[in-house]
Amino acid sequence: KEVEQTYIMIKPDGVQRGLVGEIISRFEKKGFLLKGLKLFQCPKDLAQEHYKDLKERPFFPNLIDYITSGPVVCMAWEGDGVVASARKLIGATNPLQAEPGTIRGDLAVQTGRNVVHGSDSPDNGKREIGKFCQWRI
Ligand code: DAT
Ligand code: MG
Repeated sequence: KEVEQTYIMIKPDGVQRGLVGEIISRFEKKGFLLKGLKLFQCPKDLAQEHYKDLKERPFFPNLIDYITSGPVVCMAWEGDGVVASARKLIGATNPLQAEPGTIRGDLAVQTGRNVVHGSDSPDNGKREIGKFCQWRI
């Protein structure tokens, strides 16, 4: 079985608020392996492709504006069970529902400013790393 990887992205609010170190630290302390990292200005077409499943939702234009509003930190993290474990470390989509101790539970209050993305399946992890971490050969 091949090694599992997930795509973790610190969103523009996380970068602007100075939370990059704090967020990276949580994945490091958990014990996952950082395989790639880059500061990146996400172009609109890539943001639209990344969130294509949500394109019919009313908040989609705001979501695209937000994710392209400033640099993001693109990361590939590796380890057994990393996809599901990272989602647990991140917490619920709505930070007000995210448990204390999770990244969103501790550091955010708005769904539209929830500081971090994590892939929702190993297949999507691979696909998203392919799109956002192309330098990482
Ligand atoms: P997650 O990021 O927890 O995987 P998702 O894939 O359902 O959540 O949605 C992607 C992002 O879209 C989410 O992090 C924030 C935004 N979003 C989702 N639902 C929203 C809503 N009801 N209002 C505003 N933004 C929303
Ligand atoms: Mg998602």
